[in-house]
Amino acid sequence: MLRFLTAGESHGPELVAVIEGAPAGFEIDLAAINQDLARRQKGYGRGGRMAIERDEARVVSGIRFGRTIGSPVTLIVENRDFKNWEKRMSANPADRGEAKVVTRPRPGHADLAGVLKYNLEDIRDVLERASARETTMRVAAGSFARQLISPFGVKVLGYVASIGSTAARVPPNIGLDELARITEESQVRVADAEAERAIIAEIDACKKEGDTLGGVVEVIAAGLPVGLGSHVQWDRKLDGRLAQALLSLQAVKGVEIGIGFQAARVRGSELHDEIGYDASARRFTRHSNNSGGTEGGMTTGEPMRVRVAFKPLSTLMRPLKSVDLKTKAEAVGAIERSDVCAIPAAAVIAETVVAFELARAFMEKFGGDSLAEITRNYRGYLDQVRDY
Ligand code: EPS
Repeated sequence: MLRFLTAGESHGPELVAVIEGAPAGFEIDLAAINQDLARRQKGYGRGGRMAIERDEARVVSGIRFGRTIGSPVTLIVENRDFKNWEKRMSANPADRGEAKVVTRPRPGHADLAGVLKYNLEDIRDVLERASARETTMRVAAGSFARQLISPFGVKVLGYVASIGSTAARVPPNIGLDELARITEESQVRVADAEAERAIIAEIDACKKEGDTLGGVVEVIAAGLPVGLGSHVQWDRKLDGRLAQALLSLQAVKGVEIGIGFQAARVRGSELHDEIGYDASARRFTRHSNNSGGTEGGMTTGEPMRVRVAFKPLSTLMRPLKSVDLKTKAEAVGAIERSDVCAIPAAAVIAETVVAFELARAFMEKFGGDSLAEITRNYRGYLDQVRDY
């Protein structure tokens, strides 16, 4: 099974991802992983930290001469900011006195539940790991996993659908490559110049007021074969797995697949994607794609469309009411350096998280220990579906 764990504190020395279950023989382009890491760092509305970091993955295991060898793949990214935190984030008990203890939990953050649950005195012991800095390694793992499915023609793209009160239009009938090119050039990862201006103005206004902004990102995956995931068991349903992976991202409050919540408001006759058959291509077709590419927990073979809602960041420069943990006196939430809006980065994060889950489902379906074995299984299955 393809799976991964991450480790590392936001201001610790390094961030780590260990990816288990990657088959052998896949060419891995480290530069492409680093490009995704750089994409995650961009976007209008980020704070001072991104000027310090230059995220680059180092391979510690699992790749030899540019190819996977079947062993666990370990990727490491250095936190350049660690040099400013060395004493405060030290593992050495002799440095305990260096800590500036954080005692005012921020509403919306993991701070309060975290200190109570883990019986900690310093909120920093919670916030360091709860920080969205952790998504660096989800992007590294997801970008790696993308390279396990891209040889089979799977493409995954994330972009911004809305930020704050401004929704961005997507040009009708635009191809995925063109949409990728345009959104990549945008400062807020949209394909709508007018919306981009409005969003930048809203971010600026928010910054002035010490406030933060959330938004919705959309992920599209194309080139998927029918039948990834399964209807037979709850924890094998692909849409359920995607929702879990995406809802586990910092600040995510909602996930929709296809037309999502809107599906609950229309009649069945308007919603369901009618089936056709293309005799020359010997494939079943759909007249629409309201399902967003999944039915019964399996891919339909149509493009997958997932939308993810991120709440505004919980570190406010004009903080909300809170209580000091030590004195129990009324206070305001602690101020930490942070971003005003990280939604353009969230689009890259959601994109790579979806890529990882798709690669996991792909490897389960075509399971094998090498590229050659998986390719045989994949081709055999496509023949089977075509000859049905
Ligand atoms: C974050 C707070 C900020 C962000 C950080 C997420 O960190 P810092 O306090 O060091 O400025 O910059 O995001 C990243 C470091 C990143 O790589 O995305 C938080 O509290 O979640």
